[in-house]
Amino acid sequence: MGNIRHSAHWGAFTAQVEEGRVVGVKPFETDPNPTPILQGMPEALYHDCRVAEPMIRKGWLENGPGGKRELRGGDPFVPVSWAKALDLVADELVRVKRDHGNEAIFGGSYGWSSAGRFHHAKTQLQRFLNCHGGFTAQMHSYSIAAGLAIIPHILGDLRSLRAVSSWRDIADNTELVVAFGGIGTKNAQVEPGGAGEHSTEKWLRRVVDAGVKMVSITPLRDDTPDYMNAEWLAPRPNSDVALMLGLAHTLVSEGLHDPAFLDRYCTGFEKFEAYLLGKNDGQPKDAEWAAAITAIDADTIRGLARRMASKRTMITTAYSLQRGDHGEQTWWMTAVLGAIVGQVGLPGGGFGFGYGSMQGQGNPIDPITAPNLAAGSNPTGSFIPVARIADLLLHPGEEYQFNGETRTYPDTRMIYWCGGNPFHHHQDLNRLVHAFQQPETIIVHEPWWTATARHADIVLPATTTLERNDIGSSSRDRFILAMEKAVEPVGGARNDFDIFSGLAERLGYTEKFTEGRDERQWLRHLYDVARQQAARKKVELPDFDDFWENGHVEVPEPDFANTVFSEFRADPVANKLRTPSGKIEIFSEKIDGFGYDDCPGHPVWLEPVEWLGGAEAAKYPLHLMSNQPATRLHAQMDCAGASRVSKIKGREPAAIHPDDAAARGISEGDVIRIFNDRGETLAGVTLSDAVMPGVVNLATGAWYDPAEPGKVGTLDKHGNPNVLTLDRGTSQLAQGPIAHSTLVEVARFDDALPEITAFTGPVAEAS
Ligand SMILES: Nc1nc2c(c(=O)[nH]1)N[C@H]1C(S)=C(S)[C@@H](COP(=O)(O)OP(=O)(O)OC[C@H]3O[C@@H](n4cnc5c(=O)[nH]c(N)nc54)[C@H](O)[C@@H]3O)O[C@H]1N2
Ligand SMILES: Nc1nc2c(c(=O)[nH]1)N[C@H]1C(S)=C(S)[C@@H](COP(=O)(O)OP(=O)(O)OC[C@H]3O[C@@H](n4cnc5c(=O)[nH]c(N)nc54)[C@H](O)[C@@H]3O)O[C@H]1N2
Ligand SMILES: [Mo]
Repeated sequence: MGNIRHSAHWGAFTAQVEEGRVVGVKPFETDPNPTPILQGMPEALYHDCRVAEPMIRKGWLENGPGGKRELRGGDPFVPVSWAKALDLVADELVRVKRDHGNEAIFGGSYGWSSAGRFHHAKTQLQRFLNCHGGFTAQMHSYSIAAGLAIIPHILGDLRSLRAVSSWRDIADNTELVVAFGGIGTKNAQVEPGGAGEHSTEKWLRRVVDAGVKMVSITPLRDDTPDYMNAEWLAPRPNSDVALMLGLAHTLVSEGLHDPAFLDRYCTGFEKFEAYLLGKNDGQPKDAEWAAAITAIDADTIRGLARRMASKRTMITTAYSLQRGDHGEQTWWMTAVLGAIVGQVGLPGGGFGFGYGSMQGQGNPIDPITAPNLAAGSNPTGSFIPVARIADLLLHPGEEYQFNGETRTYPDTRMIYWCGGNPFHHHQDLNRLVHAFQQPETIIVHEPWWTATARHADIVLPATTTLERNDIGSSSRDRFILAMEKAVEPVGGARNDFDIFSGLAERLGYTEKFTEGRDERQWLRHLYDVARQQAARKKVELPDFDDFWENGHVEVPEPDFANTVFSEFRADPVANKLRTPSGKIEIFSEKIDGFGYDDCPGHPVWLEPVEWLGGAEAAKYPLHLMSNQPATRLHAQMDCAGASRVSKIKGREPAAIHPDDAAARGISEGDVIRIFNDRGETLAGVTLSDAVMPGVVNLATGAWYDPAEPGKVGTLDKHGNPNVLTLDRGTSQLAQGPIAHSTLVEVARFDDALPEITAFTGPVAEAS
């Protein structure tokens, strides 16, 4: 059959198909830096842990909704026909709506699913549930929940995140990049809508070739590639706000700040300055104070502050820094530090979030609006902050704070998850196992037997992207990509769209859900809408047939640089920010008015709940970093390719400093138990002096593999860090996840190694 053009989160490619099977994949011919993650696709496509047919949990099938729910995760599954499975799901949707209302259906369904914009699983689900009268949704993302809540208050909109100064601006104009969390290419392997070009390394090399200096502030040296020749500063994890305050104090006390900028473009500096100088609490937040918290010496802090004032400086902060306790403060203080330096809106100066956190970050925004399926509107308006899923299930009817509002958790009777993996992404998985015992019915669409599928009642096998036609596109990538179907569905899998069409037919809203279009008609329609929008911006796109025939549309690399906030800088009255003051809010009356002690009216240093400088470090002396994996996207394709090869004795690798290992009698290649009061997991050791002492790095995404499935508190055999992380909100403002604030201890594991069973699927019984 030949070569089929396709795309994924990890980039565009062609699939080689022989006799109806994918036998290999090759990166898109013009991609300068394709990722090895791609190579796992054929193996994952046919892996034994694909869900082969619709499956119902035995206790649910025999006893009805709610039946033996304490067995979820451990109960066997029974295969049923598609017709029966769809009848059961349709009846259950009717029952829950009738008896408990639409808010009792949790359909937030957070997750990345696949890159195609039509078969986007979560959008398909939400579109379907909206036809059903609505559901309880999730607000914001696991990636940047704290940032998404705080930044609009401070800066009026999200341009410092979505439209950061472009790489060209940095290469041409910046002299010094101060990168909190570093900037590298590990995380630039992926982009939500896929990518025709992995451009981050190209730009990083242009930046370094232009003579730009970089300071990389992170516990892991390898966050920034060697070729950047960056200076490495390793603060205690989660202490960055103190470091930023120490820098700010030096700038202000030495008169190196820009009072004119603060006066004209900002509001509330005086209140912040009183805190910074210690006027109210007697504690100046000076370099010595910051040194005691961060473990970076005071002279280094002062020296860096002086360099920042004397050079054209770009301050960047990775997403990761706001996925810790009080994560709001890291991004707010980044903006305030940028304002104090006074270069916001100047070419190559100011600040920006997320460079290196995602492939497209720093690329100019494409003039073309990516084709996208609309989910429609949710009549209930019900939602929870994204990471409060376990709280929702465990505390129905309870009040909580969110962004200035007192809200109440609805009473959840049904969970419907499609395209996400909470047993990957959520914190404190033992608590989640308990929380997942609460609802009456859990429905999951999944291609693979993930831990989430294994904790469901009804599992419907979904196709993977290679089994259907789609369009890939991102507003930060120069390509729109045709994604052709490579093979027929594996086993009994169906497209999410077809599953929902089957349900819509049973429930009487086929027309509303499908609008009378099949897959091909939808792709043509979505492309045509994008084409019309492009035409309004004077960009001419080929018609659908030519696009599909050619396989992609390419927009040339723009030859101009964009500088975020340049219009604001040029005229802060005509181009005022959409904040209450129209200016950068160093002090926010509005946030102050919320009265939150964990997020007051200006940025402050607040001790994280767990960190190396705190009392808990006496018991658990190592800070756990659970960063994004180099070898996969989240938990996807953990069973295959680069991820499988990276395992040590079958477990996820954990990196620790040789001194920390030696102190515990641990050697390279050993299996260790990583533990705290919340859980324990087994990992394979790699020793590295690129990890700061006191830190252990266990990337996210090893499939949760409990020694006793379904039981709360059992050993995870495989290296999933989320059995250790803490399930608590960043603050009452954002309620974001805080995976990066976790303390642990490690010990060599000398017992017999338990067998890995994550990739074998659950026990199945004959129907
Ligand atoms: N400890 C710790 N935890 C973290 C993080 C961290 O830094 N540390 N990071 C967090 C972040 S930033 C994120 S974004 C989350 C990511 O969390 P998720 O987005 O939930 O993780 P994925 O593994 O990408 O889950 C997507 C699921 O969709 C399935 N899927 C793929 N295609 C389809 C399809 O077509 N149909 C259906 N029905 N399913 C499909 C995949 O098999 C996979 O199981 O994790 C968060 N969790
Ligand atoms: N290969 C790959 N790439 C990915 C993903 C993936 O799963 N795999 N996921 C994608 C997604 S959904 C997202 S949201 C982004 C996330 O992008 P990020 O949040 O930026 O990614 P992380 O890898 O969690 O963190 C980057 C680095 O921040 C550092 N760091 C952590 N905590 C602290 C701290 O307190 N202080 C300082 N100074 N540094 C700290 C760690 O050393 C870590 O390696 O990545 C995206 N890119
Ligand atoms: Mo993310």
